[in-house]
Amino acid sequence: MSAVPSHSHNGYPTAPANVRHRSLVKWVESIARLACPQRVIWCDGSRAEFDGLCAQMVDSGTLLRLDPEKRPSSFLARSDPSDVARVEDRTFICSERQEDAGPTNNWMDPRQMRSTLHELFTGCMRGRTLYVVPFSMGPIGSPIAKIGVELTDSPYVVVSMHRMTRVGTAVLDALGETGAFVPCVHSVGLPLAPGQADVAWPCNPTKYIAHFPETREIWSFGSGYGGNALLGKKCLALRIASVMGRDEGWLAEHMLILAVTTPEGRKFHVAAAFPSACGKTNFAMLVPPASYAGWKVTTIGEDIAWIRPGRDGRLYAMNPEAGVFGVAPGTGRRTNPNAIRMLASDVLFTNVALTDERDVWWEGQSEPPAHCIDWQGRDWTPQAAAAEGRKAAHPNSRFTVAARQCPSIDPDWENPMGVPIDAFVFGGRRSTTVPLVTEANGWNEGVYMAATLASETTAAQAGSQGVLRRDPFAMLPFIGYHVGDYFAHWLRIGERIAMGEAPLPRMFCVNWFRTDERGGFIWPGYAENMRVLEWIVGRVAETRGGTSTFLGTSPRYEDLRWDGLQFDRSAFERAIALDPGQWRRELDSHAEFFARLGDRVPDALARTRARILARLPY
Ligand code: TSX
Ligand code: MN
Repeated sequence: MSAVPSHSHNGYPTAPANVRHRSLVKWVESIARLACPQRVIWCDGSRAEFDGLCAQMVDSGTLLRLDPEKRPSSFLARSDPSDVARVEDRTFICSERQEDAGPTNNWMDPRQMRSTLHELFTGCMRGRTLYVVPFSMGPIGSPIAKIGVELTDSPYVVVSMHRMTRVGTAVLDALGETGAFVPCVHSVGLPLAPGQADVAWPCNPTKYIAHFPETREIWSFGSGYGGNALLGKKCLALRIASVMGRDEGWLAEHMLILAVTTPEGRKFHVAAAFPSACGKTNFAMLVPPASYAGWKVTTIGEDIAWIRPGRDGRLYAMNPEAGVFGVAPGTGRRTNPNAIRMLASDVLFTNVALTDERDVWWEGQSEPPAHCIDWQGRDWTPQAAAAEGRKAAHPNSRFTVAARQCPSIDPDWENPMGVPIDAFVFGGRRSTTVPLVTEANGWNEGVYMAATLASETTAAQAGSQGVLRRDPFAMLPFIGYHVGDYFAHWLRIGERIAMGEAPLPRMFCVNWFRTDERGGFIWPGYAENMRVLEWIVGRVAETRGGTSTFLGTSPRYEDLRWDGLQFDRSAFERAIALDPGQWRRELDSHAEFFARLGDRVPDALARTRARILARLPY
């Protein structure tokens, strides 16, 4: 950290000597003049800076230090109970024209939003420190990385950015004197009057998460939590990057990236999109079952993929993040052993429970402790939980940890060019209709499956359980422009790859969540998903068979490996079956969905729908 003693004309210290980018300095000065922080600090990304900010937050009550034996160098933060998740209804795409934001985004006129923000940001950092956080999405200096600079008055955001992105001096060096960066302005929106005591988790009931796609700026006010505040993630790497990708011929996607290495040493790369509550992080870190000796699954990313055509005409995917901001509940030794090992030390936890041993606990981690302190700081016992239905950890509680701590991290995870994608997988939580796995008939039918991707809500999500929600490409809240144009962009990328020599990635659709008549899950899921993954890469290698259906290609019972698992033909039949009646209704629902999205949806999708409909048996 550097606070240089000399002062510029506006009273703030001048930028450190290594900042050679004049328009960056001018922009920081202009935001400081607007927000009136007590001081401005340029972050260098060092361990000393990280440790100093954590110590300061322990003193101020924002962080609790966990037991140094049980959970070395780890902390717990408890947010304000009103600030626990992304605020989609307060998220805006402020394109010049409303139609360019499309029907799936909130839109506000950019002039009106600027005036609203100007008012909210005036003096909003009084009594606080403005931190300047230069960060890179993607390995620093990679030709496909993008640089952002986040100005924030939250030290929690600074340390989270240290974990989730590459922060600091090397980024400023990469920027040089004139390099492009995405300006990101963030405030918790709670200025402090002289002498006014701070609270553990400052925030403001008024919240705005605003994106300006044409000028590529991000402004966030009122929240300190997750995607609302760590602006490199959903705001930059998905919403703004999706616009850059549309204009520059690449894709910014809400996808995990994993590699499968066979016992023969052949390596395949898969990118997969799942809506929330489908276990995407678990799948990204899958540990093959014991019967898969010699097979390896390695992790390149678990949330975001930037994908672009390479010189050889294949699609290459890169993880723009440096860390994992994962949902804690449901992460346990059986569901995700790699995540459990990743969390052994150097973790920032938010809104999980604190045990009497000063360690952390959450639902699904292990056997419940006899007593702990819940995410709101109240006493919690399994008895009280049973009586009141009260959770120890908030359902959206999180761990923030460096990706390099993941035991299954792939040696190529920081490859500046990314890894070549062999297959795309699209999955949802569907109790009926959608089979365990299907290969699409080519790129356009895969895009159709992805465009109509849907998931049923769980009890932990807002609203009631089991409501079907369309979530195209698992990108519904993250597409920074018109969803119809986004579909067209995917179709165009396919056409472009098809012109070259390299084969297109294969497209698959999966569903781990089909239930039987009694409501039980048919498929065991978790590690056993390896059997499906093996079939997928076998299709790519053209070593695995299947049977043609009206939807695409399905494996037969004998096309999957079953050693080490009791799963008979009749169970498989229930997991893989296609019901023409259900699919007639499903395709009707697709048509209604497309109609709601308006006339920018490419005609090719309606033609694909007609083709699938025509293949349905009477
Ligand atoms: O993450 C999940 N995956 C992917 C794992 C690689 N989950 C958890 C989803 C909530 C975040 C799953 N839940 C999966 C799955 O494949 N499948 C299921 C459904 C299921 C739940 C429990 C069992 C079986 C299936 N059986 C027992 O608990 C014994
Ligand atoms: Mn996500």
